[in-house]
Amino acid sequence: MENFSLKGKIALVTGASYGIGFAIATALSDAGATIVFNDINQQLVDKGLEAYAERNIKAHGYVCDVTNEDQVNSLISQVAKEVGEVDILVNNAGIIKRIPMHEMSAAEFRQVIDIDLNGPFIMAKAVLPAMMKKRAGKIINICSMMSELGRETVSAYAAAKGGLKMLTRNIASEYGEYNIQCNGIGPGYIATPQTAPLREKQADGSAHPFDSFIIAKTPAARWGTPEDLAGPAVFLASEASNFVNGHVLYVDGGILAYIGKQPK
Ligand code: NAP
Ligand code: GCO
Repeated sequence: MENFSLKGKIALVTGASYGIGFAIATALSDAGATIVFNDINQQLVDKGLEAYAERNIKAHGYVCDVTNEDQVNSLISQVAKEVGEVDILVNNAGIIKRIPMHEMSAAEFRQVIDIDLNGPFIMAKAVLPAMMKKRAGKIINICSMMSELGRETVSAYAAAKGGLKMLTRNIASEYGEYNIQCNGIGPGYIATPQTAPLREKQADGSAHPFDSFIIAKTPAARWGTPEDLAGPAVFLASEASNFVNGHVLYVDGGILAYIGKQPK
């Protein structure tokens, strides 16, 4: 279908050397987009460039910390000069700290908010002027189950991802008249390095209790894969979603729809 095509578009995916960002960028490239990504250091960018090259994708990689407004502004000007203006921004870079709230320092809380919420604000702010001028643009914020649900040890992450859902709605509200669509993707529990500690085998070889817990909480009865996010990302990046704005598309195998299994 023609309006799912991203031919001629430039997509910038943050923190996309591996994991969910890499899978989303690969999908956008398969749909025709030119890929630009950033990561926090040169080593990660080189690792990403190698991974894209293995898929025959000619990606453009840059070192840039999404929390640093000067670095972000230089990144956007450099990309405009070397590749072109960004048509699609995917705010993917993010971290989590699993610490009981009463033991978490304010500095640790701030760091999570800084990367997971201030980062997307800074990135979006940097690409909006060119999108407003062109009267076209797509911003996709990677939200979370924690945009809707809480659990032990993830207070900062839940606060950031809940905030990111509202930033998504606000960008849609404020810039919809410029034909800019800002939507979120809310991945369920996805097997990536970020969730590896929750899937580690126990000393006796049995599954991690959180691993079994998530499989039981997910109607699909499995962890998601980064590739599960490919189709939703292409949809939200393409003209097929031109009248979808301020929406969070949960890609969670049904977690948010499910009350949970009755105990035996
Ligand atoms: P990941 O494997 O940890 O990858 C995140 C990437 O972001 C890494 O390359 C990371 O670099 C980079 N990054 C961190 N801080 C950055 C900064 N300040 N500036 C630029 N890049 C930075 O995570 P993932 O599981 O693929 O998750 C990607 C996104 O999806 C995150 O926003 C996450 O919260 C969200 N998410 C994940 C899941 C899941 O189940 N995995 C579910 C819902 C939402 P480093 O390697 O240096 O940290
Ligand atoms: C956790 C997880 C989650 C996921 C994801 C869910 O500790 O509960 O890491 O927060 O990464 O964001 O959608």
